[in-house]
Amino acid sequence: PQTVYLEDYTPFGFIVEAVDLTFRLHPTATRVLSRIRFLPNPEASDRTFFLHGEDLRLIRAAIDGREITPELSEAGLRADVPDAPFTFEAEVEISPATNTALEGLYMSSGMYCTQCEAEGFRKITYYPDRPDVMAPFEVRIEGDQPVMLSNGNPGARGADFAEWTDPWPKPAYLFALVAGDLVAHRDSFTTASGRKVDLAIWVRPGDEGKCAFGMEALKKSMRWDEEVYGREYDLDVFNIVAVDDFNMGAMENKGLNIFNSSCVLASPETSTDGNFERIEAIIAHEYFHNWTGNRITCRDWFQLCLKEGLTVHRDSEFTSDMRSAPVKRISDVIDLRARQFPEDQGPLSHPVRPESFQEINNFYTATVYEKGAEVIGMLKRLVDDDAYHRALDLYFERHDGDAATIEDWLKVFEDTTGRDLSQFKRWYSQSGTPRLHVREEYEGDTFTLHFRQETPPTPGQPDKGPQVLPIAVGLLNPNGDEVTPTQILEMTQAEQSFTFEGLRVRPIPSILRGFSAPVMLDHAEGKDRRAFLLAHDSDAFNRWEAGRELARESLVQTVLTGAASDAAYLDGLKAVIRDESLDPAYRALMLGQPTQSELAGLLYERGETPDPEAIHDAAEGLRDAKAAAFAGLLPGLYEDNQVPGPYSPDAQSAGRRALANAALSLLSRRDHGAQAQAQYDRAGNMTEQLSALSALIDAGKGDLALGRFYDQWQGDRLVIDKWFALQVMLAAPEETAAVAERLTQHPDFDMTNPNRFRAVFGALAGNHAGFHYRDGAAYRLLAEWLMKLDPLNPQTTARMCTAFQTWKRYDADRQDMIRAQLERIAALDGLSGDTSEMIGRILA
Ligand code: HT7
Ligand code: ZN
Repeated sequence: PQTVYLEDYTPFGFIVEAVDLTFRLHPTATRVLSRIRFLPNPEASDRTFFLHGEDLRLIRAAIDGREITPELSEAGLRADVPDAPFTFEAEVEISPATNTALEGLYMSSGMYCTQCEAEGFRKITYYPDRPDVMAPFEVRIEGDQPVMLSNGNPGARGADFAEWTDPWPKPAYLFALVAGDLVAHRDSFTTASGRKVDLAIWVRPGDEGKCAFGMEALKKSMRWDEEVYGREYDLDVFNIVAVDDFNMGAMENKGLNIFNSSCVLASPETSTDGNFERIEAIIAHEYFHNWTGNRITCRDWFQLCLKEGLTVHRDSEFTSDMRSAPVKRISDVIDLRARQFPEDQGPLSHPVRPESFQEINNFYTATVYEKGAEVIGMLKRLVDDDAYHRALDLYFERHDGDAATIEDWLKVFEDTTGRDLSQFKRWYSQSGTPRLHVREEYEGDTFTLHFRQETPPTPGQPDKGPQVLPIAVGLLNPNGDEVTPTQILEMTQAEQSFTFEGLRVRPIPSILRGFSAPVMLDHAEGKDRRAFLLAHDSDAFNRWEAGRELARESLVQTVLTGAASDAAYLDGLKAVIRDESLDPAYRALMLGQPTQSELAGLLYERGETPDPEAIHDAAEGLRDAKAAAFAGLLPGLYEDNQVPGPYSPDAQSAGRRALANAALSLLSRRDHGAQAQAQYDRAGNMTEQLSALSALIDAGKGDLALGRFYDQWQGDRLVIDKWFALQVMLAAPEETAAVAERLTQHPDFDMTNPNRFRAVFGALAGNHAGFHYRDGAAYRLLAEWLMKLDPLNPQTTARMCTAFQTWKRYDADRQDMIRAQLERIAALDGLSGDTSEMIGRILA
């Protein structure tokens, strides 16, 4: 595979003025006829006429009506063309039914659908498949499918054809086609300027009852984007389609979003509160792409964070507005630490804007998405909300219709605020998570915070410069009152001090409020200080963080010295969870604890070799300690937070259920699952049913309920995914690999369905102590299945290889076992470019 470099960018030699496509659908022999109008591009010096194309059977090609015999290669087609405007025509044949890679045009449960981002359009026809080539598309679909959809607005429709026109110039990665036996859940939306838009969610017959929530989420998103960003929708229709076989969550194709059915279908009986919240966020995310991604797209794939970081930032703002802002912030930081920090600390570390890649599909990462969003959050904090929105207005005005770059993005901020963002730009080019060390000094009535930042070396980047860090700080006095409200300290140097004057008593600082920069904070505060902040911090994030720090330290001490769980932490936590003035969702988050994988990372960071079994025992010990320390409190917490009446997925009800279920999970440690069994028996919704089932499994009483659960839900693919995942996630360490292996023998296990594959193997990798169990059985099992999946679906295989990315944290035996499996995969005959790049980077 070839490496592509950011610095090598050159524009395409031609402008595409218009694209006309006709599809003659057939499962194994679909014909695609294209007519593309090209003009020489005055801004390009290279006029080589090369069109991408992979796995296509060329039937005929012509230029200006005259047949040609182009030069064909595995990557595409080259031809001699006039030095003037011309029309290129081609007819190709493709086979959707045998396309198991789920990229290009493929079939899922009898339905035709497409996935073109990033480079899938080249598997549909010959085309300059690069995001900076934007054109309006006319599409005609011929076939006998009852529903035939494409991008844009509908045109003529006959018994065996449908026509679609998309007037907005778009890159090929936003092309979409869907055809099949589908039913619609319909609604409409009237835009701020009074245009009526027809909305539809298309699903397989039988799923129409699971669309109402998604539709409400869509309408809320449309309204929110008008109100907060002034962005209106721009077509007559907006269609969403649910597809069972999909490599990722969803795709923002212009006017025709395609969703993994797990990210759009929802009902109280089959979906948990977490599912509802995620569906709302993903629908918003894909809708928001209409402006940040579609109307303004990326010049090249190195600029992926331009659309993804910004759109994640926007969907987080949306969720904060729709639900609780502190709860959303805490959840985002938990997720960042679980997925992005390990990436940045290991062999796969890369900048938010990478500078080279072999396979772009491997760069749809937590760094590009979530760290990319954090970078925008910092920018907003530095310039303030008002300037942020003025800069965004300028961005939309200046770049509508463009394929833009990070330079364009930062320039609108510079032009709006007069700031020089050249140092800030390091956030896009420098990989790794900065460590921020703090020391305090108090003299006279002056309090000083001395900061020092450093970013450890990462692959290809041995030396780092200081980053611009917005550090949100507030000061409390010893009785817990805030003496200095939150202010942003702007750190730009490697070492920098900030003073606060006129303080007659030594204040207690609350640093990095709201997690104002994505760094690891090293502040030797001591237990008492943390307990104080847990009791008093007026910043909800830092109050939670104080509890989290106490929990981390307690667990680390248990692992390293065998110490019992920290009583100060348990006391402080008890006061918080019994405080009824606090949001139940927030209290539920407080009751949680760091994941075992996070602890392994923390120990590694401190120069220790993490022992997964000791970490597992410490985590279980802390949960037992909570169950014992809160024994008198838990029954009340459980009862008081029951939500009567019909199920509603709103944030308040979900928060109460989260708290009740957190209590239930601890209660089951002492009552051997009695309360959980009662909840399971009367559960009226999936949130209650699944949390009861988890508690039962955890208490060693899950077998009967697992059988009943399967019998009840065996017709529902998405619920059965939960059944598969839960068993692996909650298996005892020594049994995890065997449980996963047994499930791969189950008749419902289908490796070609990414959701099902992830249910088993995502859960296997997520069960820290089970995955790293000392016999290495889980490493072998995962490697074996990745080798089976790679020839069918390289994208999903490559993504799942990330399970091994933290391998260098562990002891020599485990490292040897993992290396052997990585080398075994690398040696596979015909290994895909996607997987080979990932394994190569992990092993490097
Ligand atoms: N922009 C979309 C990314 C995506 C994707 C990328 C590679 C392969 C398959 C894919 N499906 C969707 C989704 C998003 O970020 O909104
Ligand atoms: Zn996105």
